Amino acid sequence: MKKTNGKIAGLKNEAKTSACPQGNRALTSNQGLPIKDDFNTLRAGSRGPSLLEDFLFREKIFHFDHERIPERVVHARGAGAHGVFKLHTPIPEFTKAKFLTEPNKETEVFVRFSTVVGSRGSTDLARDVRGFAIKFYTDEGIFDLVGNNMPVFFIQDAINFPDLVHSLKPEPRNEIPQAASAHNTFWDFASLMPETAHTVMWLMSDRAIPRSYRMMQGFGVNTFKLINAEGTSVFVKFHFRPHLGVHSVVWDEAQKISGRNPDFHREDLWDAIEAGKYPVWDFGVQIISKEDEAKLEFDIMDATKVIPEEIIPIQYIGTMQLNKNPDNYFAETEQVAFHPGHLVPGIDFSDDPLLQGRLFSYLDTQLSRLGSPNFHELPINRPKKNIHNFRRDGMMRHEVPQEVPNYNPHSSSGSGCPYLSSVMKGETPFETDPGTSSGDKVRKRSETFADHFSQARIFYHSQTPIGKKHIQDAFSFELGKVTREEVRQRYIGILVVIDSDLAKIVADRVGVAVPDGLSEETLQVARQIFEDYPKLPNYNEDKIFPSLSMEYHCSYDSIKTRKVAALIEDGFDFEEFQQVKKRIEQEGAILNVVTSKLGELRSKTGQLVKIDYSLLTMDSVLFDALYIVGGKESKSRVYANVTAQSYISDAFKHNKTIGFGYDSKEEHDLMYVSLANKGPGVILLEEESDIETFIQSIALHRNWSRELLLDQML
Ligand code: HDD
Repeated sequence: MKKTNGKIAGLKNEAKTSACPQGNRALTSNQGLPIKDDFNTLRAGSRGPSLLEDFLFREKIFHFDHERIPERVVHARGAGAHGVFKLHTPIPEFTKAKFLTEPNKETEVFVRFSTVVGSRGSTDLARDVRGFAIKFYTDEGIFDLVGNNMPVFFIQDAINFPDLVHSLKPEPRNEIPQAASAHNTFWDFASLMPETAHTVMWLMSDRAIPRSYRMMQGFGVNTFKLINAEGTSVFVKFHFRPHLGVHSVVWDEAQKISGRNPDFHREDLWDAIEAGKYPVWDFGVQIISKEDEAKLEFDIMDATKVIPEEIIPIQYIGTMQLNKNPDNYFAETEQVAFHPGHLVPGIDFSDDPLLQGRLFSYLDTQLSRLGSPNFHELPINRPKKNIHNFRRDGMMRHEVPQEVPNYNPHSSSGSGCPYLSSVMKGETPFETDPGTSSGDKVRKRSETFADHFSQARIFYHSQTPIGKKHIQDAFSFELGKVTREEVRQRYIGILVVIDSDLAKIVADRVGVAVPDGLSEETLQVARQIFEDYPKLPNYNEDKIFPSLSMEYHCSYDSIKTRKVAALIEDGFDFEEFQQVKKRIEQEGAILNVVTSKLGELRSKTGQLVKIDYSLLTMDSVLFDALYIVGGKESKSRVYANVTAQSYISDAFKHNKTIGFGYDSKEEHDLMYVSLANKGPGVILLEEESDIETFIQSIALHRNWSRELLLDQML
């Protein structure tokens, strides 16, 4: 092949033979016209004015001017990936959906993870719920599971959704703050709407600051129905469990990551897939029979309630693996359109009033976002199954229907075609589960929805000590940002009903008193929804369900895909470095050489090592652990560098494992001694076996006991 000698392709004749990824192609206009010059507008003389007749310029700028589409009103910021769902345990006893009944069936999926509140360019690390939306391209059409990484939702009725979202979004006068719930309007709303109490607890927990999209659980949230071939239905909740375990960062770290790398989660997902380290989740169903439903003390139509897996176990029936990054962000991740009403035969929605409202919103929103009722024809949204119907025309129609009749019934050739699936052999039609609804038309909330605090209390009490501490810290931070004192005060009125100790801790930190209970304003609003509030069914149990804590879902047996920074300078111990690097990489983690410059480093015995990053372009918060490479000269240079020092102090503050290379107890190892005295997870790599201790400590994800110990020392 002829070389281009570094010249810009397209400018010189020889460039024509350079390899375009999709075969050599001429640059053209949108109408296919080959373009000779894409660098100069048409003008009257080389120094003269530009000419309006320059249709090539106008077409290029016209297209550019219209590149943006409205971002999603919620969940604007996201990242997506393709993958496959594999069924290992068919469940024909519950559903006739083919992708859940055919043994070993594989179904393509596209998944989009997202934050909720921030706009499209906002940080990945906001304290927020994460969206977890899956498009299953089944043989029977599209099934969308539009869930979150928390199993409960803030409100019970979809009519309150615009109010919830307005309160969470930046405040209307100044559009501040971006991607944050820590401001007056959200806490004003939450303090007046006690039904938000349970989900707010989840939001204040570490679930809201995940380490990675790959380390989150996924929940369908609302209750759905499964219907089998005999027409028998059961209620179901959908669950995803990550193989890498559920892990989070700490809040101080989240805020720093937001500055250092706002694309942290996107990049993490992208890099893992590019490296072939495909994330996998188990997919499970929690089947709720009519008998089980009757035994539950809460209403499964109320999306603010969770069914702990200790009460009804989850049956894991398949796995979902993400194995391909999108080819183009806009065409796929931005244009993908989810809708809880995209169902397949054998799955139906329940009467949950939040879900019922969602059924309107998601279709409607695609019209303002994607601009046409033909959004289903975009490649990412197209079902694998052929579409046959009489829906016609509309903006940006791609299909060119060949049949004459555009109405039904018709008497043209193939009379009646396309046929109703009920008369077609081999087709399973979609059928709505008949249910048994009847009643007067009322705007009324069922009294079975009136217990707002039992599950919030159970959630808090089910946390480990570090989980509880982080919730206390999160409330103190968020309410600490609320400038309206009466709002802070009112929220403590909610906390006091959940747990009086929690209320005391937070009230003290945000400078308000601890009241006896809910404020008059909160009661007034609650009574607009439930006349007799709060004298209504409350199950008030003081139970603990370990599955509600993150710890329960952590995995501590692997350091796969974890990132370790090796802080190092010239004069390092090559042999030790090689040993540590080899072991870390054998375990599937990544060791990056981070130093004060780019290029290469020389060990004390003369070997050269390539540098991955300079200290300036990365940060401690972007790694899972630190390794201070041994070698007297290297270490003293690292310790003398204030940026490297901040790597170490941040890693310590964020409970990360820090391994210190060994060089015969030199005086500068005072750094190691002083940190090791203050808490666990600080390891001196004296012997080969210490490398194993180092790896086991990294696998813990964080040394949470260090944080608790440091707290006691205060
Ligand atoms: Fe929603 C997007 C999840 C309640 C209205 N929602 C959206 C996405 C997720 C969820 C993951 C992003 C999908 C994507 O990646 O494109 N939403 C939920 C869950 C809810 C929920 C788990 C409670 C159980 N949502 C909810 C209600 C309403 C909406 C009650 C309105 C009445 N949601 C929307 C929306 C969005 C959306 C406005 C914005 C973009 C879109 O739909 O396509 O229609």
